[in-house]
Amino acid sequence: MKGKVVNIQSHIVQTQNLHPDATGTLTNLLWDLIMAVKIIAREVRRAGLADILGSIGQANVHGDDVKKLDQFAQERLEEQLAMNGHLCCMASEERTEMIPIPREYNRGKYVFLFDPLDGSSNIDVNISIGTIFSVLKKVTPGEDGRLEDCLQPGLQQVAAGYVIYGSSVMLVYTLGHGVHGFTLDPTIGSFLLSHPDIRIPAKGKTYSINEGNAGAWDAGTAKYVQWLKQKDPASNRPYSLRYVGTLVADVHRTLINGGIFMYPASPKPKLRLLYEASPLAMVAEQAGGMATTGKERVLDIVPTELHQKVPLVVGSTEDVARYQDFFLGGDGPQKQAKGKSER
Ligand code: AFP
Repeated sequence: MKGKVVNIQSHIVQTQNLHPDATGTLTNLLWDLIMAVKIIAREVRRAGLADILGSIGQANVHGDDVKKLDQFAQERLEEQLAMNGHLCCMASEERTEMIPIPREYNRGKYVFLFDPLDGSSNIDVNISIGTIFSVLKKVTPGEDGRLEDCLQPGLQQVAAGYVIYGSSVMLVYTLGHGVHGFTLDPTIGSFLLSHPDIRIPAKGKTYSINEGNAGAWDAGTAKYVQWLKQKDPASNRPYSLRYVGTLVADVHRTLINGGIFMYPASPKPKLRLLYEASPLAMVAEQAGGMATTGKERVLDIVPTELHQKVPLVVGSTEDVARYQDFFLGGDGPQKQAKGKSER
């Protein structure tokens, strides 16, 4: 129906209705997340004022002292998600150990993994930052969550997504039925469906990597980036370089416009499997894209520790498959081209 406005709450309910055995717990969990995210978004908007307010000793609207934003985001998500009995445990990029659910709250069947404020070094220069989340089902017996509940491969995720605090605030999520994007309308305080069923283009024309590390790249990555810079209009080369340095922002652009984001194995992996790579890999695959370490599918990796770091190469299927080919030492592009310009 033309002009129909769909908010995120009704979208989640409709998706859950596809599962006749659903109890509504996941829906409620996501609603808690949305509430936390709206509060974080409000604080992000005020970030430029935080120093001013802090310097004159003011408190925020809750009477709390003005806190660093990443700490604020961590606490908001932790508190909001723990209290309604949906979770057995949590883990976060900001906490060394698994986060148990406080004794005063009920336990539930889900595990919540998150990076509360991705790209936090960009806060001070007013560049987009984000929140990344992943939801798994408890797999161990008993009420309390254990480490094994967190250490599940990305393929087991029941929900994943991210929020980007940029020129507008967007929440992008998947429950395994495609990827949907919502933009926060600040006048009514609701996330409204703005990007239904996001499909990543099969091929893009931008690449995203920290070129400052070029001297330390493995041979495959170096060869691939060199190939991207060669002139061949038929295959959109040279590609343009775009690098924000906030994973959520770089992956979001790649999801919408196509192309490739790389944080390769060398000089060393930086991104965390549980809080960054796995959820974004699920989003990418659900949008028709690909996510690899160079040699294996990210969603297949069985985590061995909470803060495990992995290489992440994610984006349009043709671009990522070609990277993988270079990484594995293949000369696929030449073979496929057979002397002709490539698509
Ligand atoms: P910060 O949260 O310290 O800003 O790190 C951001 C990040 O984890 C991820 O969001 C970026 O994609 C990546 O680091 C950028 O890393 P480099 O600065 O090494 O390129």
